[in-house]
Amino acid sequence: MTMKLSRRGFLTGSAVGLSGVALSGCDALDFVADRDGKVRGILEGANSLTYRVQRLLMSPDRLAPEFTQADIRQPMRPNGVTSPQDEHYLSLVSGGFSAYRLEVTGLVDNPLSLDLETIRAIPSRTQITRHDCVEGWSCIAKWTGAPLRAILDEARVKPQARFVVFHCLDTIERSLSGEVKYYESIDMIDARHPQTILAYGLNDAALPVENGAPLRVRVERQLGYKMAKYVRGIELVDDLTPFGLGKGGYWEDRGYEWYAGI
Ligand SMILES: Nc1nc2c(c(=O)[nH]1)N[C@H]1C(S)=C(S)[C@@H](COP(=O)(O)O)O[C@H]1N2
Ligand SMILES: [Mo]
Repeated sequence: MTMKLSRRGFLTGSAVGLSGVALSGCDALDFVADRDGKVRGILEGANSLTYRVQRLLMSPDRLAPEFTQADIRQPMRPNGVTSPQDEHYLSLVSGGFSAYRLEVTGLVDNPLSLDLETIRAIPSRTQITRHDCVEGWSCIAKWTGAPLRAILDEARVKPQARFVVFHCLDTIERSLSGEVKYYESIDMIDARHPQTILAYGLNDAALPVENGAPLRVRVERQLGYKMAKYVRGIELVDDLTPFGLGKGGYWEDRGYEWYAGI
């Protein structure tokens, strides 16, 4: 019960007002964790203190700040993978992404396979927002894309779905144990948030390869690493442990917070 003790310690010191609520959640968590040690990892992420405190304090539809055209002072800085060398990706690029399909699978009644024309026909949303990378830089840019909510409605998400997993086309790491593809995940509140879009436009032009063409996530209330680029698939799930190393994202598997609220 180390986790419980350290949480209690933290709460006593810095968030006394919330401790009652948070601790009742903790007790429930310990019960589940005891039943199955394997689920503990993801429960810690999805039930981390930051996550639960932010979800308690924040209205589900609170908007991230939006800016004006005059606030865009530089091109969007590319980061992470900026030029995927995966064979499949390169063939999509050379065909102008005409063979690209976004697959929507998992806990849905109506699985989808959408080409870009179909995605662009969905009533779009444009927003000028600030991207904050965990490395300490920020960039304001204008994003245009399809609201994820519209795609989820079309796919008819089953009630037991708790997370959206984004599968990406790019290999971020090549190691002895094989190639590792980037992936990410968010909860259903962020998935249905009005500013959560699958962007295909950046600063009034087509989304460039370096920023995630043909489709990348914008989830504006979290840090940059949550915003998966080169998205090939969206999977609705109730458990994140089967993916990657089980923590809900490439960077989470390497120690970053699953809930990267800002
Ligand atoms: N598929 C994929 N998505 C990714 C990354 C990546 O390497 N691969 N890097 C992440 C990080 S750390 C950041 S800050 C942003 C960078 O987006 P940008 O290249 O448009 O600045 O993408 C995020 N999404
Ligand atoms: Mo980042």
